[in-house]
Amino acid sequence: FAGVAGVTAKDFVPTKEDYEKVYEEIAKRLVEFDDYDDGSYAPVLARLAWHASGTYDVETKTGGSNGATMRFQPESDHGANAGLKNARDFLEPIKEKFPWITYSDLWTLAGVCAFQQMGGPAIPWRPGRKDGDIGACTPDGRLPDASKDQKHLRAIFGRMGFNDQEIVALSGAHALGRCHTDRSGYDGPWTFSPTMLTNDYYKLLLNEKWNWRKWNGPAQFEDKSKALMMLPTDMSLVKDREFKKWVDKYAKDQDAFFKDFSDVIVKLFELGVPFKQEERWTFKVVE
Ligand code: ZEM
Repeated sequence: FAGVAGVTAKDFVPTKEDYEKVYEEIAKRLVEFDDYDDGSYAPVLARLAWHASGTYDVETKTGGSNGATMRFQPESDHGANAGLKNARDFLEPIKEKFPWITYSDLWTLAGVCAFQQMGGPAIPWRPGRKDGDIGACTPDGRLPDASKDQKHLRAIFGRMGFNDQEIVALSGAHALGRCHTDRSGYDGPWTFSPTMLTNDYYKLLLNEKWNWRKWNGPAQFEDKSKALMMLPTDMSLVKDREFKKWVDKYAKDQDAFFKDFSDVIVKLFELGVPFKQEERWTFKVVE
């Protein structure tokens, strides 16, 4: 295979070191292309990996990161996936450089890389996803709708196999990135450090006074400074007593958040994947 004498693409068996090179190349590209949004593609890469994985349905065993069906219409055009072409296009040169990696492994590895490079916990990862075809596209409506409440969150994440604690831990990803009026219609970041993973999302949920924003866009909340936002689904995490227990815990204890976040992201990125490899690898943060 390319660069390896006498080995063809077909019998090239990538090792941990090969995947590590992919990780490093993504990390390098994140530093290189820093004139996007708040200075990084990392949040949108994280969202790509989440939306690729979060279509999973435990009952029918359909969806999930295996398949990378968001490459195709109609899934690429689902409203929830608006803007994720930026992330897919960002990764295209990496796929060209390492053609042996599947899109579905690449997108989840990019998610791992994004979280780790934004100061998050180590997220163990293993390869084994295969790319599917257009027929495996999931129906629209499997991802959460931000205008809804706790009942909706439990229904959507329950369908993936997640409990209350896991829903709240996953939601801490909203420390990162922002809403775009030309994508979801919502506007603004959740925290003052949208390219650093912290437990600030939980702290802000509890400590700020959140009011409905008066504007022409979809119903969302703003803080007193009007610089930050929360979605209706975000606010449901403090309105619901069972959810709020976990918000309280993660706001107080960043280490507990990081540990649970790592565990739940591993679970998310592996939903429905028929792995042959048992061992997970942890890749070093690129400084
Ligand atoms: Zn999000 N998310 N999300 N999320 N999300 C947005 C942005 C980002 C919900 C949601 O509707 C939205 C999870 C859970 C949920 C990220 C990660 C994760 C946006 C803004 C919306 C509307 C999109 C835009 O306009 O660009 C809802 C309702 C959720 C239910 C709980 C989980 C779980 C995530 C990862 C583990 C990230 C990183 C972003 C920022 C993307 C960016 O481009 O900056």
